[in-house]
Amino acid sequence: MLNIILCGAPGSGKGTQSAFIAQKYGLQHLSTGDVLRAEIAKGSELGKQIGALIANGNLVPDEMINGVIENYIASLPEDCKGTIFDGYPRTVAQAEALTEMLKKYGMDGLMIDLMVDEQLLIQRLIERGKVSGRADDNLNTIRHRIAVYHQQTEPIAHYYLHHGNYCAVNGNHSMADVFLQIMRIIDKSMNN
Ligand code: B4P
Repeated sequence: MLNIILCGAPGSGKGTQSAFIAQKYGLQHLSTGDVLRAEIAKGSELGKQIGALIANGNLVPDEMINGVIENYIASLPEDCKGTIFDGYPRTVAQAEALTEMLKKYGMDGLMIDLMVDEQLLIQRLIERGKVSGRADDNLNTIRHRIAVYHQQTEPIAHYYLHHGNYCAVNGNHSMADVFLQIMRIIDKSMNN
């Protein structure tokens, strides 16, 4: 089974590239951002709490998101070719939890880290904000999200480097060029 763990700063292209990967390799696409936004859209009490955290550019608590992933993995069909974890993990605690959850089912994952310059991240998210209607796509919140990324998410690169399943991709290029780099990594890992 091929599991891809797609990481990177806000606006690095995780959602964009996940859609390409899912289509090319027939994988399931699990975006934790989408799962959380779906909960917000329900208008539930939990959704209101999540909505406030996301609108302020903060991460939701690890326990909440780990529970979502645990249920997802437990319900995977037998013929599943694998999953792209888009935007998960976002903390070292989440990375540790994912390793354990995958191990329980005899699986592992390849981490692909999308590296994008900060000015470009801001530019892309401001552009997206013009049409996305997302509460977190405005300059102040974007700056805070990038700071949260440096503080809480960036350290997971060392975690995966240490575990020997880390690959970095230059995400500053066009969508097609970034996808080419990702395909090379995935194809190589499948041939090993
Ligand atoms: P996400 O929904 O994961 O969103 P994101 O980081 O903003 O965007 P992504 O990197 O997917 O960018 P995209 O491809 O759309 O998270 C939202 C929030 O949910 C988080 O801030 C957090 O609060 C919460 N959350 C989610 N997961 C969590 C977790 N595990 N734990 C705790 N909290 C969690 O690209 C952005 C724009 O750039 C698009 O408009 C796209 O068209 C453009 N673009 C992409 N690639 C490009 C390229 N190569 N060239 C030019 N433009 C490009």
